[in-house]
Amino acid sequence: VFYDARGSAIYEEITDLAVYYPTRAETEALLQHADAMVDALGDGRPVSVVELGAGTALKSVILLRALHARGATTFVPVDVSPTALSLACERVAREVPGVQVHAIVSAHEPALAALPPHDGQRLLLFLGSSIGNYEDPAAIALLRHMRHAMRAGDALLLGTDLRKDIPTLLAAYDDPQGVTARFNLNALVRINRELGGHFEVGRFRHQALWNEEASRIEMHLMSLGRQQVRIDALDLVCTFEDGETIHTENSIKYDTAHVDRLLEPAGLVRQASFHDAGHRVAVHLIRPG
Ligand code: AVJ
Repeated sequence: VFYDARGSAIYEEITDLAVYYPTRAETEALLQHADAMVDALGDGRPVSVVELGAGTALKSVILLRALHARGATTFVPVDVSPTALSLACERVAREVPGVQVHAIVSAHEPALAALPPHDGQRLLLFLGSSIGNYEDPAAIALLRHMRHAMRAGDALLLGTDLRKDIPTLLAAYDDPQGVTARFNLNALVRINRELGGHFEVGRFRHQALWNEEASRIEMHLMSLGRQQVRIDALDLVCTFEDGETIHTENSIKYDTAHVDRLLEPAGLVRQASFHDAGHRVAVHLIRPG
């Protein structure tokens, strides 16, 4: 629901926020450990890097550089945003010339089922803790699709955000500039445009809260006052009580045991985990089980 062209652009803005630590922490982990990751991964065959939700490939180039230094590397960025993908293509051509790029505009699962054939080693990338937007059963289902796109010798690098102190978590999802609020409210803007919705965006307030039991940040949109909203394309009228919320997103924060609980039923095993210096996030090197 979030990642239309405008949503993708606002998400890019979020990743620049000082309080939004996940992007910088993951970049730090990749910069620090790219060579160790490539060492642990490499079997000498040409590598095809398939990145789900590649965006503009800002972090991917760190790994592509380390891989390309050792051998033939191709890059298959997958994203629902064509705008982001064309920026990704330009970036890779500029920063890691020699890497062939084959972009796919698609959601994750259909792309995994229709990847370009490849003889060498396949490396799947799923970074940015995007897995955290999926509740466990859905995360396992997605990991299974990834497993089906892998053969012996292939690998997955999975980025996960980690549990940490609650103020840090809350600040990352409720920034003082209101960028995350705009990102959240864009879900309503999008329903208005694409489904003939009649939401008055100013009558909803962005809210981020920590759900300890589910180990996740939740984003909600809270109704300011009682209101009724028509959505033409659905022939639906929604009634919102004052203070009632629309639960728009989850962002799960993991520990290692939780990651392993997702991998096992998907037929995957964790070989190694890499961290930023502050252990805010992890990047796991994962193999078919
Ligand atoms: C794209 C899933 C990594 O959950 O942190 C950022 C999305 N939502 N701020 C996250 C998001 C609000 C983000 N991921």
